[in-house]
Amino acid sequence: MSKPQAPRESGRADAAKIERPVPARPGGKLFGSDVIAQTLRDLDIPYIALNPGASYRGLHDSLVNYLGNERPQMLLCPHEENAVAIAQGYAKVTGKPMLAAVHSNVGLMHATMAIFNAWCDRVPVIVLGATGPMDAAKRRPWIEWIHTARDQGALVRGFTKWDDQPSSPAAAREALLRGAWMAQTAPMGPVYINFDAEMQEAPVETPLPPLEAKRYMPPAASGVAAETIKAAADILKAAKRPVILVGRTSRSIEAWNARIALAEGLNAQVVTDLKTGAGFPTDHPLHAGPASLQVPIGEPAEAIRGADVILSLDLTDLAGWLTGIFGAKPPKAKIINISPDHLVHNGWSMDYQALPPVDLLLAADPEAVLPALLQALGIGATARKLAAMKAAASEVPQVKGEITMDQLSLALRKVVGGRPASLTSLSLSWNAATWPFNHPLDYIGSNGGGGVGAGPGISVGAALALKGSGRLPIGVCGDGDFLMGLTSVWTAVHYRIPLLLVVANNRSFFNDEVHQERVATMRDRPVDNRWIGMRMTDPDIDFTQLARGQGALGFGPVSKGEDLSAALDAAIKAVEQGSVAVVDVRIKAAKETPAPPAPRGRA
Ligand SMILES: Cc1ncc(C[n+]2csc(CCOP(=O)(O)OP(=O)(O)O)c2C)c(N)n1
Ligand SMILES: [Mg+2]
Repeated sequence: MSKPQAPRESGRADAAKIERPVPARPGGKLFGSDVIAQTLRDLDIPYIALNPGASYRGLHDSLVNYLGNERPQMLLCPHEENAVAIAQGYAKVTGKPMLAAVHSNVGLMHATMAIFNAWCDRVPVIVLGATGPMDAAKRRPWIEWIHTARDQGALVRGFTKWDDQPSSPAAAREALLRGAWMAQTAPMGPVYINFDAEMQEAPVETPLPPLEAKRYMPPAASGVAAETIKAAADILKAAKRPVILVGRTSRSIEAWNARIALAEGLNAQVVTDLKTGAGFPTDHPLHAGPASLQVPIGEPAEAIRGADVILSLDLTDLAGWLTGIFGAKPPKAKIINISPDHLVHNGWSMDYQALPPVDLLLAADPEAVLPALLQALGIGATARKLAAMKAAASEVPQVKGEITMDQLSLALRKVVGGRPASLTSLSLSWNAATWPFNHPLDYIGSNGGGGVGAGPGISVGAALALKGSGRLPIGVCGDGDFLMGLTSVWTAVHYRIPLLLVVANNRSFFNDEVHQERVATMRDRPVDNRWIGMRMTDPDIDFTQLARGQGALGFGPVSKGEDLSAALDAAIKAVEQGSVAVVDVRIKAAKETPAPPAPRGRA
């Protein structure tokens, strides 16, 4: 049998010591799934998050017994949605895809929401799946029939960049190279590759000739014609009040500095978006004001309203912002959009948003275009004017009694102090004004597709990528979000991935209470009933027990402001020692809410 090639990197952290297989006997036959496993090794992807299933028992065996569970190393996830969310979080930090493997059709069904989140987030993830034998004569009775579907990829085709169901080991190898390449090509996104169980398990008589993976994945440089860059530079040079809208960005510090140089060189106001990761220092004098998940209001909206040139850097919802600020009549300002996003718009998903008015489109990844644009503008890479930064937040007052979301974030920030920290998830009521971003890794952006339950998994994946970086990963999750993604905590504990999770626990799917209140108001019906079918009380869910039950440290529940800082401090110190810590903070709902009546038979 041909021997697997050694992994390129050996010095890995603790996780690599976990789940070591006994060595397999050398020699013996080669199987289809060994070819798949070797290709995964060639792709040099460190981890594969998975939940097992017999449909890919061939591949599972190859990963353990052919590759020795190393590069990729398995990360067992009790739910497929979390497996993909972990891969999304990892890619949000590194810009590189991780693998996720899911069982034939049912595992994929569990994974769908997370794949959708990654799609809307334009984040690369390589999802591997399987199917019972396509040759019906080879199917085991019952189980392989229920787990075989014609065109399984159709389940996720509306929100993946590409999918395939290769029929031979050679085709599987090619599919993996193509999938990995496509996932990482801007606009990035998830791909799905589905391996026939029979193909995985069949012996391979003649080994495939070795292949240099890199040659099949040429970097797809994203560029724009020089005259288009010049046209953009001319418009920007003539601008009196330019504004830059910062959308999707990578975590690259060079790109971050290029955006600062651009804003300073143009003296342009900058508006950022909480849907996407930190793209500009929020305490920079040119930052117009706190970002939000919604259409900007207040100072950022004023900056956009007063602009004569609007430069959008791949904003998620340019048209929505413009309509929200200017109404149905588009602004007179000249609009330049730098975005490659149209390349992945399809007929199934409307996540592409409304069609914006654009006077000049630079159809490419903004980060690839910025150096040339800066050059055309004659702007050098100016150093950040630190002296001009706005003053940092003033003293945080001691919280007494009930805790609000803002008090929670301010207290957390104070306890974090000077430690470099990355916010890997934010609860819906987060107020960006409470926490400045000064580095692209300070915040990695939202879940992308609005799929609740992603916060914990994304945080685990991000924490995996940040491990050993000196950055403290902090996921702030709503109680609803935390519950849905709960079991990713076990994966973090098991694979020794230090992480702080803070549950902003308003004991409700509160976002929707607000909706019910609106409907009741519109219909002149009692708003006092808005909590019904929303509140998680009677019993209160014990998040510390849920955390402890998975081997994490549980702190709280913290209900009084007086206890908050001590709990957060103890949790952070535990994370610094390598633990996973969950702090349950009972917060007041964002708006005063009518209390539910006492349950029958109780006081
Ligand atoms: C998978 C999924 N189910 C339901 C929703 C609808 N939804 C949007 S926000 C929200 C509430 C989430 O609750 P929580 O995480 O506790 O945040 P809170 O609004 O209480 O701050 C719900 C149910 C959704 N977006 N995604
Ligand atoms: Mg809640």
